Amino acid sequence: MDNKLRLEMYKGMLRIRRFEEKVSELFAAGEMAGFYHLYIGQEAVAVGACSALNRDDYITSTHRGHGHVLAKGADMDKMMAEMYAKSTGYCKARGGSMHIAVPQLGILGANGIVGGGIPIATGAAMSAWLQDKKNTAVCFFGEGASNEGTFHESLNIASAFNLPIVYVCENNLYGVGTRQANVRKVKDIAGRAAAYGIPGLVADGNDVEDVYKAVSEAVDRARKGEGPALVECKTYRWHTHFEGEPDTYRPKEEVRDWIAKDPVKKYAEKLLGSGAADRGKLDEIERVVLEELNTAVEFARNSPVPAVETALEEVYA
Ligand SMILES: Cc1ncc(C[n+]2csc(CCOP(=O)(O)OP(=O)(O)O)c2C)c(N)n1
Repeated sequence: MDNKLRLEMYKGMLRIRRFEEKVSELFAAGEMAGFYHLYIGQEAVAVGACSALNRDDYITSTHRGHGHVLAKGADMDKMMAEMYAKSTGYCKARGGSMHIAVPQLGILGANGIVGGGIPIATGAAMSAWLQDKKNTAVCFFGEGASNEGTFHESLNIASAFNLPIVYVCENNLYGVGTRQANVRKVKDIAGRAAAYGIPGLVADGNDVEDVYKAVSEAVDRARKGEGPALVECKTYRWHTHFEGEPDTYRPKEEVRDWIAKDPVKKYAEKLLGSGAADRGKLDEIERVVLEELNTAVEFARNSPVPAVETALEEVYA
């Protein structure tokens, strides 16, 4: 892995972290309304996985999707404008936090339906396979979604046809307030791959290079026509399920222990320790990210809300 990629991955994680912190702040201040499921703590998964992809590869995302969309190359201005439900947002305010789609970047949509992105990504991979194209799909979902029928049906069909897809499960231990260990007997989601005869890998979801290596390996297989794989990334979300929800169901020590494994801070320390970057370089990255973020907030604040007479535009069903 060269230093350029390392620094890009660090910047990618920092962009997500600062974006999400700002959304949390603006939501608390009453500047935006709705449900916001933040990705803080899981940044290494989106960035590690998307760094293994090309622009024309596909991703599908979830209700916790800001990180995936930013990591696949989305512009912060249009992302923030969508958070504010402004007409300049990626989906002209029709998507909001949970349904951002940017087809020109291969982002086939965040999705408020748990498990909803899994068949969509599988269909995209099938389309690439049928047309003999080289595009690969990465499908992000939570461990809760791996209990849904869509997960099992999709992995079955993808394995049967050797489709070019990588299923990336972000195991953050909880589905809303339900501790997953209480509603699932298998410990590793990766073990579920065996039922479909495909590789199941476990990655440290707080280590961007570990995620990158696991997903790159799986993407290489997929591109060679060797079929799908399942990569489980063990991680944790720092905030509650959605902004404003009281944190009543997680032991405080558990939250504290995972925050101590901060993927962004850990990576900064690794870059400094290995000599891949010095403090000045990391400060410069921070400055660039904050500038991008502040510009995005100003852009969103100053953008108009959609005109009432456009309400039925962009609506296809
Ligand atoms: C089909 C469906 N069932 C239930 C819900 C309500 N719901 C929203 S998020 C969520 C938990 C999802 O957990 P997981 O897939 O692990 O993702 P995480 O929130 O941990 O990122 C549930 C049950 C929903 N949106 N869609």
